[in-house]
Amino acid sequence: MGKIVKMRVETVCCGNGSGAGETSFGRIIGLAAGICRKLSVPAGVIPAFAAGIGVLFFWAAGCQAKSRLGEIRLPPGFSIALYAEVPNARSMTLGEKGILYVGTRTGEVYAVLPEETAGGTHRVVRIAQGLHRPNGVAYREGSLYVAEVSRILRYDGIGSRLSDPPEPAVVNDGFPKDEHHGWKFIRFGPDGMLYVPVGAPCNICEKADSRYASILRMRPDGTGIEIFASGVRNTVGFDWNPATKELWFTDNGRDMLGDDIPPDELNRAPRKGLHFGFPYLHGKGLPDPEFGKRGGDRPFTPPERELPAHVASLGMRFYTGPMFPREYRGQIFIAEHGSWNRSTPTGYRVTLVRLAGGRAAGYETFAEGWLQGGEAWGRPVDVQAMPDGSLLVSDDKAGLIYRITYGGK
Ligand SMILES: [Ca+2]
Repeated sequence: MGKIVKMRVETVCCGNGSGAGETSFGRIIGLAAGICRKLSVPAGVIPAFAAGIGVLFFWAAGCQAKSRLGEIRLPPGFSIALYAEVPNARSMTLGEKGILYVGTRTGEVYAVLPEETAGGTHRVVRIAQGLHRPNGVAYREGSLYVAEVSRILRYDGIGSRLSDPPEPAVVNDGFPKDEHHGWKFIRFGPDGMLYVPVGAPCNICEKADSRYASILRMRPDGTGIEIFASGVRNTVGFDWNPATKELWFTDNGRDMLGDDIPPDELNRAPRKGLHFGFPYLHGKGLPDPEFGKRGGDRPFTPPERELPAHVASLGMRFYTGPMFPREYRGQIFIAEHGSWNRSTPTGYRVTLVRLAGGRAAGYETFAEGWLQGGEAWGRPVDVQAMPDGSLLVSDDKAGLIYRITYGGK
């Protein structure tokens, strides 16, 4: 049935471009119901039917989004194209031989193959399913590390076993189980340690367990775990400055203080043991109305750059690729997922933070257009440079991965 459903949707929303962008959810349900009636689907198969509807919906959203790529605005010389269709595409990491691994918050992990298909996109292989919000992926020495809410898993030799993935080893299953800010971004640092954040299990709160609102790090085998940074509400993206090896990370500001405060943050952690303010101090100098007086006189490390409130800054990377012009090398791209707690939506774009002397010195929009007339048709989650220097952007709303290239003046 899945195969029939997929073929049908391709006909409806992608076929010859005639119906692109016009397919409504109701129309899809009607079509799926018709297909099931034709096939005399028994009542016992209703769950499968429901799953089929879900697949249909995602395909429809993806098809509609594909037809809207022309709405994305980029600086002169840049262009954007579809790289792959990946439902709920979240964090990305690059393995060997150009294989891209993609986490989700819906339970699956995907591999995107490097070979281009006839249609110009890339084939996607599901390598895991049924996991608990496997948002985080990191690759090291042939193994894929996957972060669930409370466990880190490891898939050995994954690159040669995409169609027959191994059972994962449990690297560490001792993380808090809280759903709130529980999904994780993970990444290996230049020190060989795996960095694993634990978000605040709340909008704003103070917890006795010092692992909350922190960035932890541990050896690849899960031992030697320690707190690297404290006072971090919820980081969903970080990278190391290739020049200085300093950790930089985004942090999402608290909600329910109004449209314009507090700022989101881009932070720099040149060493272990710093406290970045949460829940006492937001941005560079905004005490929390409830917790501000409880911070005492401890020193807080202010953000390198305050970002607009509620943009939801998630994935970030230093750009080191060979494709983009010189003025982009060593600068930071940030995926802004977009606001939910603001009367006028903001974010839903990719921004660029320029550095001068190793410090944040400018902030500008790089790619925008996912937000149109107050409605978003896509939400950037993560950015990942490919070996050729092109920049991939994941989008969990449209279920797509885009590729941004530079073609000259
Ligand atoms: Ca802070």
